[in-house]
Amino acid sequence: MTTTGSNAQTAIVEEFQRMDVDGDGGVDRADFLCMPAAEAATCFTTLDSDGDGQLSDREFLKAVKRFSTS
Ligand SMILES: [Ca+2]
Ligand SMILES: [Ca+2]
Repeated sequence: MTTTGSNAQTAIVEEFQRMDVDGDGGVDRADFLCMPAAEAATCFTTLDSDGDGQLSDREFLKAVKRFSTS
């Protein structure tokens, strides 16, 4: 089976779910408390591509793919 890609995607989604501390299905600024506030704000703004104040799993995936291919 050629599941390398989807395995990587599964790992990313699992990482996303770990970041969603309150488990509401999206990662918002409150879930970024594990990093310094200034760093979290920068990181969040970068990742939140549609600017709705919530990171979806798709935004997270897109961001990770962008970082991993550059
Ligand atoms: Ca959350
Ligand atoms: Ca968003």
